[in-house]
Amino acid sequence: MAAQRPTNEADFVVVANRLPVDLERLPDGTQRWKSSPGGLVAALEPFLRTRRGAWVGWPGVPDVEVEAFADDDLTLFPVTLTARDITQYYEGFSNATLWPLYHDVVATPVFDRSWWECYVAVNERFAAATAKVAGQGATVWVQDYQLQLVPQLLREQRPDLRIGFFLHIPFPPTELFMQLPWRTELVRGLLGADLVGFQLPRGAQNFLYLAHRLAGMPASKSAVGVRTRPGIVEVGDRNVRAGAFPISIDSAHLDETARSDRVRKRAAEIRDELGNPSKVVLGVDRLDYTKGIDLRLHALYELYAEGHVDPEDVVMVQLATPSRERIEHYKQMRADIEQAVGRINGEYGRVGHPAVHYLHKSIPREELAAFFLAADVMLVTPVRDGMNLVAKEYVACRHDLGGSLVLSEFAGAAAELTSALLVNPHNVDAIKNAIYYAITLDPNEGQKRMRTMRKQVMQHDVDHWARSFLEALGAV
Ligand code: ADQ
Repeated sequence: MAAQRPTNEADFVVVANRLPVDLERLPDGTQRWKSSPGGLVAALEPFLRTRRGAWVGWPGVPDVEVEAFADDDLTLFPVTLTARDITQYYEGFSNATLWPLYHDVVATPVFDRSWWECYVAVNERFAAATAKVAGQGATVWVQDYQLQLVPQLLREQRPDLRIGFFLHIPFPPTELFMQLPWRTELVRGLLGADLVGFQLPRGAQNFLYLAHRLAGMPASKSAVGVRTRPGIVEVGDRNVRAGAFPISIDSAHLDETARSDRVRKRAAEIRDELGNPSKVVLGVDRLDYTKGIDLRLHALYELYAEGHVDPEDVVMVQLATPSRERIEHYKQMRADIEQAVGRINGEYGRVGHPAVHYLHKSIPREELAAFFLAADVMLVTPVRDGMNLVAKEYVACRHDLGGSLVLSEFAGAAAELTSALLVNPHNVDAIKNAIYYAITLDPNEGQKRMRTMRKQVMQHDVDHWARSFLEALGAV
């Protein structure tokens, strides 16, 4: 790494909470960079590499000051966060205020004034860093709920920039957003962008309504005339566009991975290791209270308890990546889920043959593809989700047209994957019926559903997402 000189004349800048590389501290006190390949990096790579690209973000370790550096021809511009910033801006305002509020208050959001002040200060730091690295007239793409003030802060310093913003999580119903003590400031922050992108049209509509309602109010000295037209907010003499850009995955790559001999062999091995049950049911999630892991376990428990499903024949695998482990609500949820797994196994497992196999760890991509290929039924049951990439990943892996997807109506993905078995995850009977329907499904019907879903996922991949957003931004 660090082959070339970093630029501060970038043409295309991505601004995200995290850099696409993590700083690692080794036991001997030295540190090194480790790449952390996420979907976003892969999606934006072609755009970053073909222009003078830069990425502004936190390197993943608190309290370190690192100089900007170049990774091939991409400039990485680290923003320092202190331990206090992590507690107040990241775990606090981002993940204990905005996250639950934007996910339909499934947990009670905490409104803490000192967290808000820290959120403002960190957003100012990201905006200042971006203003430094972006060249004249550059395009800047700000990502997600942690950085909603950056567009406006950046515009104040650099009116020459073209600024896009994309929200990966749902934008809430207006009544819920109105609870936020800092609602006007957040809407004004977003209105600094030329284009504000959401996963679903509803998010854009909610935002347009709120922009009209809040941004023109003389709540602060920067009140300006605001008018809305379909898809557009006029802010003074600027037009801000809002629209839906549903994110996706690198479908072709995942399809190819799942077709490889290695993955197919591993999928067969997994079934073998599970004791060759007649049906394998799978859940794959970041361990988060929005994902409805508890709801699907409850449904499965009742199916076993009522004798509709035999634990000898139908086993479940739940893979859960550790997430936000210092936040109280996450600790409690993990304990609840692990208790539920223990209860099911205590009552319906036997020695050497649990009914639910549960792993609390991150699984390598190829192994994950093998699990997708091995699973007859995929359970994706969030109570609210911006998109949910797992649903699309499952579909991309099923070149054999096997498997059924049970999908929550409240995942963004449900708007595209209408041939899934759609359920209201709050209705335990609906989940039970869907699981039962899926495991007894006529294979022809299953294949027909999967074919339709694959058409959607293969055509609308992450490259299509990035391209359509950037084209729309270019056209504003
Ligand atoms: P997330 O809430 O993280 O993303 P999701 O879209 O499902 O949710 O993405 C999770 C990713 O983690 C998937 O790529 C999945 O394969 C991977 N993953 C999950 N469990 C894993 C495990 N045990 N091991 C390895 N990998 C695992 C946020 C929003 C979503 C939105 C995305 C993208 O909350 O609604 O879809 O951003 O915009």
